[in-house]
Amino acid sequence: MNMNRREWMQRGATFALGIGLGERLLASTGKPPLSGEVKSAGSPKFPPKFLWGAATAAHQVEGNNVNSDNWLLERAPNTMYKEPSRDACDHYHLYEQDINQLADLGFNAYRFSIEWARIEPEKGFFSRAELEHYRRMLEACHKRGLTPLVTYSHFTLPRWFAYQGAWENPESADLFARYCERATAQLGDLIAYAATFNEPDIPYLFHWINLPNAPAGMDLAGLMAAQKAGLMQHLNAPQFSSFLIGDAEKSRENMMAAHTKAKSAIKSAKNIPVGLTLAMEDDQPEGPDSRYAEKQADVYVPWLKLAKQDDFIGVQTYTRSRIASKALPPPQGAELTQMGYEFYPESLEHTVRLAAKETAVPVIVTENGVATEDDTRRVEYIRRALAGVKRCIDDGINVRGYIHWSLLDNFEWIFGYTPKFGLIAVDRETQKRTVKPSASTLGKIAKANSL
Ligand code: GCO
Repeated sequence: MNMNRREWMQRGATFALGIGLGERLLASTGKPPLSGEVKSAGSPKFPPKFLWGAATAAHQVEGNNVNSDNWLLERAPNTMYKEPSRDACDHYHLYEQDINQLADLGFNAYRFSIEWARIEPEKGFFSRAELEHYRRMLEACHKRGLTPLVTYSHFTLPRWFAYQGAWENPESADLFARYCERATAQLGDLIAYAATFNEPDIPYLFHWINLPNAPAGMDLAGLMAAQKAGLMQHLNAPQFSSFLIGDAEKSRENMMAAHTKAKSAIKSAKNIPVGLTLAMEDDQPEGPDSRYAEKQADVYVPWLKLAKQDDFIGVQTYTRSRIASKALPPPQGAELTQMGYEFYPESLEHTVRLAAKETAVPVIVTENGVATEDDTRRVEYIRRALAGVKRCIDDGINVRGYIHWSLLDNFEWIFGYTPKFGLIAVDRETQKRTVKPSASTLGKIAKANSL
């Protein structure tokens, strides 16, 4: 089901935020406009200064993130992780080569995360040396003309923070804001866009994801809770918690406060555009008993409301989800990705429209991609997803960039190294990089600023 614009407007009307402003008001939000807001309808060109990039996250590529909560989770008895992250892509040491490669391919932006577990390995001790490492990464970007978009928290947390209850801890918002302030003081002059959180809506999204082989009645959230109980016992740490396995409700409350406090902390150190990125499935209502509106209210609405105060919203979309009285599996015969998702690149257009409409702030696609061993399918996915982004732009929606997930084949959390999201392949033994045809295709599009 590929919905046309009219259907989209109707769907938007069922969305219970009561904003109803539409994209045409984007220009009059009173926000500091991000540079280069120019419409490009009728031209095959994307807007001037459009950001073309690829993304990574520290834990998924750096390797040996030993001070993080994830290092423990990956090794816990009955862990849900297929394998531990170990050396990952050794991006911690090979970042310069990777950044140069991205620039050589024709891109103009790089999205990566700085690792709190390295920067503040003990509560209250901020490592200048680790911050200098990230400064060198940022300098490497600038040297090659890449605009850096930095995520301050991409799931992983310092161990000490996890032992104190992670986001369930009432102190967590202040602790996060302090880290953001320190990091920005040392790095802010080189950061172009700051995202406090990557996909803070994920724990609620887990309530809506069906796992084909899960024990009866258990959704992903149920499995995560069971994992947490086991880990607390194993570590003999009654407070232990973590982003993906924490109490979703408590964590959300504290993370929302953390976002607001962190934004002020970042801006007090350096006035850069700040936002957050959201995991957004392209939800499509099915049938009279559809719980579509309920899912929207549960997962996205609180964050979209918060993002209305931000400088931009990061949209991260991979597939659609058809919502009847529960989320339906992909249609019979649909092409599936390595994640088991339906291959459905049009999902991005739909979520960009929704995010723009509901927040009225500029949109950056901060993640979009496909897990596949067949790189020709990635090329197809990119072309179709970008055609959708272009339609949004032609309709006057302020989309400022497209950042592909991911630069490298990397550690895909509980799925380990099996799913291949990268534009560049990585040999797991030698760390040798091999550029895939999709990287060259997207690089050429980036250089031409046109499909
Ligand atoms: C997430 C993240 C990335 C993933 C990517 C592919 O959504 O979990 O932001 O870390 O690797 O989305 O699943």
